[in-house]
Amino acid sequence: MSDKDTSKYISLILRHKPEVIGITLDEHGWADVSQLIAGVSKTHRLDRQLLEKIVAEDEKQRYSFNEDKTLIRANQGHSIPVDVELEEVTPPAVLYHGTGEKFVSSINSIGLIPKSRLYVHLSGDIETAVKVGQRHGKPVVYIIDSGKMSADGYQFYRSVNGVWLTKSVPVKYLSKLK
Ligand code: HQG
Repeated sequence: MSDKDTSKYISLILRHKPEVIGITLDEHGWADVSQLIAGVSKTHRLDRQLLEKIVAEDEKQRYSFNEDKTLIRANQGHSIPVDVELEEVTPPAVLYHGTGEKFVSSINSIGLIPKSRLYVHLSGDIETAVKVGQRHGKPVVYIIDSGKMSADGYQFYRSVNGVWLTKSVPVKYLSKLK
């Protein structure tokens, strides 16, 4: 099993299913590092050194340690209701959302919803949005009128790894990138 598989498994545990290794997250999404290593290493190659490498080198900076590295959490992407102390920020005038063509008719009728996650994930640039969309088949990119949304009172957050998050995006703030 590759380190990438291990990282994916850690992401599953820290965002969605800590119970698969019998651990819990606290209200801020933190897991105990020793418990995580003990649980994950039953099925995957993992020790403290490799965990530190995965956290440091993750291409999307998905994870953070606390100061003394006794706790670890995912920076965003959760489906379980934890408060990762997201920073509320005024967004740029436009943001982007990449999705799959199969979701277009539903999005065009009810807007963007978070589905299984806590937030709708938005990108600051088109290239990232295309990559996110490709995970769902033929990619489609929406332009979000985030400036107008913010002026209308919608809240935006930016996770420590630079992903933009908001609760939902109504249809009137959406247009499809040609
Ligand atoms: C779609 C990855 C039908 C939405 C990425 C998306 C991201 C609707 C899918 C992060 C809809 C949910 C999140 C509606 C939204 N009707 N479909 N009304 N509203 N959708 O995976 O944004 O590698 O939960 O467009 O890079 O694709 O995991 O969200 O296609 O940052 O770190 O429902 O996950 O990061 O899919 O991706 P997801 P996402 P990681």
